[in-house]
Amino acid sequence: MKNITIGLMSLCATANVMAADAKPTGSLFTPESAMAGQRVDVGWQIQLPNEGGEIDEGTNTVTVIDVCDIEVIAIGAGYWNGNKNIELNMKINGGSSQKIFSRGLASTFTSGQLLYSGPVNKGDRIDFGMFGKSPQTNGQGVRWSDLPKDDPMNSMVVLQDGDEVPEYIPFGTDVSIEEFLRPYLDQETGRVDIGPRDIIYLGELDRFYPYSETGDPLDHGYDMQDIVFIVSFKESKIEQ
Ligand SMILES: [Ca+2]
Ligand SMILES: [Ca+2]
Repeated sequence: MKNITIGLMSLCATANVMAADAKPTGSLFTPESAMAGQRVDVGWQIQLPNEGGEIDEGTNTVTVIDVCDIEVIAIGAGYWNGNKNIELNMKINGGSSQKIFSRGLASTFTSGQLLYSGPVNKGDRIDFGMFGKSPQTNGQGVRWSDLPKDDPMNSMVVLQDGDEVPEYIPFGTDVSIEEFLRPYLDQETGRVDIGPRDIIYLGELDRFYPYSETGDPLDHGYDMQDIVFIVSFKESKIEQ
């Protein structure tokens, strides 16, 4: 039996949508080609703005949209097979920083661990400072999310519901970003599947490249899962 091609139709298309007020963004996905008469799967991926915090485009600072309680919860730390120290700091409105994970082995930064919870007000700016102590950092500096995105010390990325997961080859026997995030991914699309008021942070603690310029792709040290945590903006318990 012969298969006869009776026509070829190009369907490659991507469309962006942006509404004036809510500013959702998204893409339309179609196969690159399909036989005439063939049924094709077309999918939308629409990303709505985060309802808990607005992420600054020039940095990774998050501004609280409305009075609420925030929770910061550890997901994991793929840092030197767990055998080197990390720490996580937080500051509100550029004030004094507080350690929400005191310097300790990466292996003790375990999934589900509540690192911080507390009320925040509308307009508060939340920043995180990440640190890893290894022969490669030589103990240098905390990497703060309020640094410009092109600063080599801003080696982090924030993920929201619907985002794609960055792919990097992990250093040593550490697991990939995807492994860390598996409970937070859509099983079919592989995209981030979290609440509209949640934000995931991925941090690289050794290499000095901004996320937008990741350096040598064969450099397994740049694996962006040296510290991984999630921030949730909860409905405030305070009567408004
Ligand atoms: Ca790394
Ligand atoms: Ca790593």
